[in-house]
Amino acid sequence: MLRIGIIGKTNAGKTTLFNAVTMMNAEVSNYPFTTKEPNVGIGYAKTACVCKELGVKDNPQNSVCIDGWRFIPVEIVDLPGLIKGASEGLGLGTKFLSVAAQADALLHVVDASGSINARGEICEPGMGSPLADYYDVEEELIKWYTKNLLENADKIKRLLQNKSMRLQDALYEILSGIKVSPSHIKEALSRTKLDGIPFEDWEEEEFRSFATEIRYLSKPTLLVANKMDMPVAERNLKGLLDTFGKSFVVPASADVELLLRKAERAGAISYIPGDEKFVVKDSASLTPKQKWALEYVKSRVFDKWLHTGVDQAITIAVLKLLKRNVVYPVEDAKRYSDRKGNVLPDAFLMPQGSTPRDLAKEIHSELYENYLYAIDSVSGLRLPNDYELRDRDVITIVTSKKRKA
Ligand SMILES: Nc1nc2c(ncn2[C@@H]2O[C@H](COP(=O)(O)OP(=O)(O)O)[C@@H](O)[C@H]2O)c(=O)[nH]1
Ligand SMILES: [Mg+2]
Repeated sequence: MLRIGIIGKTNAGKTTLFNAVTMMNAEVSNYPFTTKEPNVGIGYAKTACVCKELGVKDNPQNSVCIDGWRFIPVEIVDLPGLIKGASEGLGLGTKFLSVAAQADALLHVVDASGSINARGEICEPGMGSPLADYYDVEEELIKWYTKNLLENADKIKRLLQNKSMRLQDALYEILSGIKVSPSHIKEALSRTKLDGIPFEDWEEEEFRSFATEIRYLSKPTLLVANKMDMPVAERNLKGLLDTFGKSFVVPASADVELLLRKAERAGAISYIPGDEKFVVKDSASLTPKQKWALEYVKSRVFDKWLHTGVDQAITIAVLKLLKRNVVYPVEDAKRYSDRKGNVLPDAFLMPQGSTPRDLAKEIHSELYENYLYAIDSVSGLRLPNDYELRDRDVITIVTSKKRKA
């Protein structure tokens, strides 16, 4: 399963965001996960389900479908605030950074309202600098990657000399454990032009520039500008957008998303995560305080930003940054169901360029080993072997053996 890590300074709103996005958990009864680690939970990428256009009522098994929206699980990891010196081990920094390095993508949360100071302590709104906070945390991450490489320099040298490995293969030996792929290494070497410099001549500066590229290539990141419900956040958001551009910054309000999900669970409103509206069910039963809170949410978030941004952050990270396509495998191509008759039971997040055979591998090794060909279930056409799966494909895999019941 894909893993999204939440990083940022203390009090930026990471745990609030984590609590909001993992709240649907209880509703996914058949999803096998345990809550051994309190800071790991399941959140969801949201996508328009194919059930509507196919005109079927689905029975999702590995995911959830609400009103034609398919929610596909991803793992969410909430990391305690990273402080200055974290890469040197301060505040359990090295431990947290190594957990961050296990993620496929990161959400970097900043307090856009400027309500925290450089140390992550609550201060007067507007006094803090989300831009400076962003750079502080990134600096710790890059330092950690650099240190990691420097500590392994002798090992890399030995691999190059004793085993006459190529540099990119030796680097892969060291970095493969933190979700760095051979293509990330190749790209980082080429961007830094370090592929032309012998490794024994690398100085600290070279290690750092290589580490910086590796950090961004292997850990695609979105900047979550949190606390957008507070008016002072608007000015800071503008600064963040001017610096980083629209494709990197997601305005959000984690607290508001959490409030809405709680209100929904309590039966006070109807609200689908990520929606651009919520509906009060019975306004007569609300206390004045609840009424005020929902009015605040409407005027401060929905009227201004359309949605809370929380769901969007995860969905963009999964579908856009990690370039996943949502593919629905079905055993029965006519009924779009599995053997038990569950319609559109599963949705898989397949990396761009995957083939039906890759999908088979993802589902079951037996399916993969006995793979013959695949059918596009909607048209009924047999797909060529090198077919690249597309978003919203419904696929039936045909094998040489009937699977055992
Ligand atoms: N106004 C506002 N406050 C928020 C928002 N998100 C979090 N907070 C508040 O910020 C404080 C720190 O939040 P927390 O999630 O514990 O931060 P963490 O240290 O990054 O995990 C808490 O008082 C939250 O209620 C938001 O979207 N809007
Ligand atoms: Mg926290």
